[in-house]
Amino acid sequence: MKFQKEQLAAYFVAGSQDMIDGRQLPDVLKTAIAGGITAFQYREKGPQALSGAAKLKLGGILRELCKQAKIPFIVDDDVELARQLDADGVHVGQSDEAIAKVIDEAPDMIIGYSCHTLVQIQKANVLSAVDYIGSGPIFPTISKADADPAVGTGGLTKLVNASVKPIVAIGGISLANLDEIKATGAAGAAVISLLTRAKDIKSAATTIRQAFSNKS
Ligand code: 3NM
Repeated sequence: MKFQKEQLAAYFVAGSQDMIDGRQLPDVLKTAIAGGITAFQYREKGPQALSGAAKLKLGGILRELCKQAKIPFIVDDDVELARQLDADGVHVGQSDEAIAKVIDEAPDMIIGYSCHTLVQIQKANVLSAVDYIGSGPIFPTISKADADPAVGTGGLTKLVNASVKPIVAIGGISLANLDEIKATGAAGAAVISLLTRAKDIKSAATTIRQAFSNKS
């Protein structure tokens, strides 16, 4: 699948560890798709995460849902799993699989790269295989144990201005701060808990999508 920056508008990130109240990730993803999410990242991480065959099995189900919905299915930090699942893309952070290795091994995939500082953005600017940047956390987050300090919307604006690539904002994004994120020039919002913990997942997804639609 060809990368387009509009795919970053409402970017759902999740793994089985993010499920609450007995929710199942395939059901949550289906509902988020019905609400209009534009991309999904499969991120099994942390002490509760699945591994091995269970991770592959769940990944296959999620992959199929994204294929049917024609939205990119992106795997976090694992080129091999991305290949096994025939993913559209792979996303890596600064301390994950080395970006040079990912570019070498997955030049045909959509490549996302997390950058939290201006120096990291400047280095990413010259990596032509990198399609988009993920920057955060914008606000304090409950979903990532080893998150960097929050950069705020002021920090995000500086990163957006320095980047030649589209940036999707992540970390602590809620329905109440979507407009603030949009005002920085970010291409979209990447969220875990906003959707996984939403009372109404479908309507929350629609609200994110609408916040970043160019028509509004
Ligand atoms: N990466 P929530 S923050 C996966 O700063 C992730 O790179 C971050 O979850 C980064 O939407 C984060 O619940 C967690 O805050 C995002």
